[in-house]
Formats: sequence, C-alpha cells, structure tokens
Amino acid sequence: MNTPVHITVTGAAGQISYALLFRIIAGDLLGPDQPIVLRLLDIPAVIKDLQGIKMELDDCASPLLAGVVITADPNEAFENADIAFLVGARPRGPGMERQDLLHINAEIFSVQGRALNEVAGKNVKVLVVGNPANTNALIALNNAPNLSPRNFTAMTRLDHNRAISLLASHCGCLVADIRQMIIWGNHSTTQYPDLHHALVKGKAALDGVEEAWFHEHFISAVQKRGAEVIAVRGKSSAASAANAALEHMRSWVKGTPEDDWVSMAVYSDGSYGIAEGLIFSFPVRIQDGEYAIVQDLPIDAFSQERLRATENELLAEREMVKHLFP
Ligand code: NAX
Repeated sequence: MNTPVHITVTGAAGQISYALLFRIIAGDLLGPDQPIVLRLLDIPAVIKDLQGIKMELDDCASPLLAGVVITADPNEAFENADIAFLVGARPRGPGMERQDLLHINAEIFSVQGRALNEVAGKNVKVLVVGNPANTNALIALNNAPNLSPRNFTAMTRLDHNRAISLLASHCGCLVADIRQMIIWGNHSTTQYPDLHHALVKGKAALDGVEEAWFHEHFISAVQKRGAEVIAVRGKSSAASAANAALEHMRSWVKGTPEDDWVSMAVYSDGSYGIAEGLIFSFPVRIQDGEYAIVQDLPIDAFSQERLRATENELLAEREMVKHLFP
C-alpha cells in the first residue's frame, strides 16, 4: 500500500464539503490504490457536526481512509498537508458590503496562509473555493512566503463545466464532443467565458453557433448560473461545486489530456498582459503535477475588452486587501 496522502478540507461541516468528502474516500480524486488521511477544519461552533461527519465517513468502511483528524486549529489541520481544499469562508450576510466580506475573509485566509506556510508540505497543492476565491487565494499566498505562489490556485472549474454543458446543449452534442473551453479572470460576474478557441467535434465552435447567441446569451448565462441555481434550489451550488473542486485537483495531480486544457485561476506571470501577481483564471495544460498557461492564443478586441474588465475588478479587490499583506 502507498503512504497515505494528507488532504485538508476547510469549511468541512458545510454543504460543499459534505458532497466532496465521500467522493474523495471513494477514490474519485486519487484512484483506488491511494490511501488518504482527511484533516477536517471548521470553526469551534460546529465541531460536533464534524464529529457526526466523521461517524459517517467511518461507516463507509472505505479501504482508502487511513485516518480522520477533526480540528478548529489551522496549524493542526494543515500539518504535512499534500493537498488542501480551502472551502470554508464567511458568506455575505444581510447588509454586508462587498468590502466587509473581503475584509472578514481576508482575516481567515491570512491565518490559513500562515498555517500552510508553517506546517504544510512544501509541494502542497492548494485550491481556494471559498469566495471571493481569487482574492482569498492571493491573500493566502502572500502570507506564505516559504511556499511558491504556484502552490496556490482558485476555482473556476465550475464555471468551465457550466460553459461546456451549456454549449453542448445548444449544439445538440455531447459534453465529450467539446474541447478547449476557457474561463478568463475572476470567479464573479465579470468572468469571461470565451468560445473563440472552443471546438465542437474538432471544429471551431463559433463556426457552428450564432455570434449573437454567444455575445447576448452564453456569456451572461454562465456568469449568472450560480445566482440562477440559488433562485431555483433555494441554496447555492453544492454537489456541482464539489465535483468541480475534485476535477480541478484531479487535473492538477494527474494532468490534462493531450488535446484539451482546463480553466484554473493561477498566479499571473504577465501572460496576455494580465497584471503580474493576480490570481487570474487562464487556460492551462498540466503535466507531472505542473501547470503551464496556454500561450499565444489570438485575442480579438471583443475578448480584450472583457479580459480588461475582469482584470480591473481583481486589481480593485487587491487594492482593498493589500494592507493585510505582510
Ligand atoms: P456553507 O456555509 O455550507 O459552509 C461553509 C463552512 O465554512 C461552514 O461550515 C463554516 O462554519 C465554515 N467556516 C467559516 N469560517 C471558517 C474558518 N475560519 N475556518 C474554517 N471553516 C470556516 O458554504 P458552502 O455552500 O459549502 O460554500 C463554501 C464556499 O464556497 C462559499 O464561500 C461559497 O461562496 C463558495 N463557492 C465557490 C464556488 C466557486 O466556484 N469558486 C462555487 C460554489 C460556492 O458558491
């Protein structure tokens, strides 16, 4: 048997984690031969909920589950972590401004960044799901000077999957027929789902769909899908978010297929003129656990304008939390 991989999940008593943990111990993330130790972090008020979740995890009798740690202490949660899902965050409450939300979460992610810096494995792969995900990841990495910024990513895989599913249904084809979807930028309503490079059955998607549908329906439908789910379900996306988090991490560990890429919010190295150091969603290819931003895609004026808009939002968010960087 392999040595167990230590996987930290924060916000472990929340609804996304409830849909994530049982898939991890079923082998959906690392395969059927890789034992796992789960390290579950949440706030003291819900530790009892975590105890109940541990009982259920135990009751699965998964041969992959080598241990479960329950804690409200980030230093214990991130100890020797190989993989970290940062799901926990404070939701926006009534009357709370965006800036208040940024500040409260900035506190949480500074503490967690410092803990990762001190006790996690040096190659830890960190995925931030909790919102505002891109800027939370930026705060965490700025508090983790001993780790590479490349260890930190944020999730736009749910947006990527939503875009693929919507395109497939519009074209009357299978999801498996679609390649090279891109979500650029922030996981927010300024994100830019881009069809210019997408392929449907190997042919340019924009040869088959009307430009008006792309411009006037597709982009805003993907941007607003989260709100639409809340309006219909009465709760925010949970199982689909957990699925996306699992797929994001699985792609990072196992790689992308030769003929495709995925969208991941990663540390900007200035590609496509995006300000260096932002956590920005790009198309990436992954091999041997290392991602590379897909280079040299032609960007027309329509796309350029949308890239700038989402970049500007991220620059403004960075400005609001900059004083919390050490
Ligand atoms: P829940 O409210 O069900 O769970 C959040 C959990 O985080 C709670 O158990 C809470 O106690 C915990 N928590 C709060 N502060 C914490 C701290 N300091 N340390 C550890 N745990 C803490 O939310 P859920 O539906 O699971 O969503 C979690 C986050 O994902 C939210 O911020 C949500 O906005 C975000 N999402 C991000 C998505 C993305 O694509 N990036 C999509 C889905 C989701 O909306």
